[in-house]
Amino acid sequence: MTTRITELLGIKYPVFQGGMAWIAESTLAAAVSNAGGVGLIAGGSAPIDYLRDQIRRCKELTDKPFGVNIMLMSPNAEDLAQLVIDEKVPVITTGAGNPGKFMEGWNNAGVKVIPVVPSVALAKRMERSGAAAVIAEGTESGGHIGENTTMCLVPQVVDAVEIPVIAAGGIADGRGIAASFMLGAEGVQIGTRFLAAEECQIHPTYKQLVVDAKDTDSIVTGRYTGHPCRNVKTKFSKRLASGEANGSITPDEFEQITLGSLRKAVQDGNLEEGSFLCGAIAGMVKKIQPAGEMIEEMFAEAEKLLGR
Ligand code: TUI
Repeated sequence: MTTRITELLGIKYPVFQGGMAWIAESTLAAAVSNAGGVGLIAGGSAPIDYLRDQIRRCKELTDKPFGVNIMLMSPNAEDLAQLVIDEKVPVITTGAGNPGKFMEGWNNAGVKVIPVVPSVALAKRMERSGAAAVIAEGTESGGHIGENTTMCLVPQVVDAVEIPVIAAGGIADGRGIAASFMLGAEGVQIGTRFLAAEECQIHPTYKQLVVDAKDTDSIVTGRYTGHPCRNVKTKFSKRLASGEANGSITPDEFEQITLGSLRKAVQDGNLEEGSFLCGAIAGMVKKIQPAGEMIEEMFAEAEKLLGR
C-alpha cells in the first residue's frame, strides 16, 4: 500500500502507533516498526534518562524507522526536543499544543516532524513551518482530544494542505483504514487497538477493560479544565464526570484528583484512582494479539475493500 507516507519513511504499511502517554514504550514501538508501521515512544512527562534509555532499547529491537511523541504540555518538553535530536530519532510526532518554536531546530537536524493537529488552521501553520506531514486527529481518539470528528476534520485538512495527511481517531480495523483513505488520508494513526497488543506493557486490568468495553463505554472528562480527556467508563471516571456536571468538583480539585491518575491506571491497574484513557472505538477491540498480526489483518482487509 504505497502512499507518500510509506515513501517518505521507507515503511511497508502507512500506520503510526499512537504516542500514548505512559503507555507507548520501546517494546510496543519496536513491534509496530518491525511489522512495517511506525512505532512511537511517548515522550510526555517522561524523565530524560528514561526516554534516552527507551530510544536506545528501541534501536536494539528494530532497525526500522520509529519515532518519539513529544507531549507539548510536558514540563520538560524543551529537554525532550533536544534529546530526540541528540539521539538522531528519525521521526517526531507532537501532541497537545503547537510545536512552532521547535520546528526550525528539528528541521535543521533532518528529523521528520509530523504534528498532531485538531484544526485546519494549525495544519496550515505546521505546513508553513516545514512539517513533513500532519496527523489530523478527531475527537474519537483516546486521551487529550480536540472537538472536531475524524470524518469532518480529515477531508478539510486534506483540502487545506499539500503535505500528506494521516487520519487518527476511531480507527481500529481495515474498514477504518479504507474510510480514511476515502477521506484523502495517506496513512492512519492507531492507538486504542494497540492497547490490546501482546507487546503493550500496560497492566492486565487496563487491557481487559479495553477488551471488555462496549460501544458506550468511553466517556470524556475534564472539558471545564481546558484539557478534555477520553477514558474508559469506570466508577472513577463517572464520578469525575458527574462532579464536573453538578459542580461538586471544581476545576482545581479535578486537576488535583487526576494528578498521577494515568500512571495509576497503566502501572497499577488502579480502578479507584486511575484514568484508563481509550478511544471511542474501544468497543470494537475484542482480542489480545501480537501487534504485527493486527497490522497484517487490518491492511489485508483495507486493501480488499479498496480493491487493490
Ligand atoms: O496529545 C494527545 N493525547 C494525549 S496527551 C495526554 S497526557 C495529558 N495529560 C494531562 C492533560 C492533558 C494531556 C493524553 N492524551 N493527542 C494529540 C492531540 N493534540 N490532541 C489534541 C491536540 C492538540 C490540541 C491543541 C494539538 C494542538 C493544539 O494546539 C493548540 C494551539 O496552541 O494551537
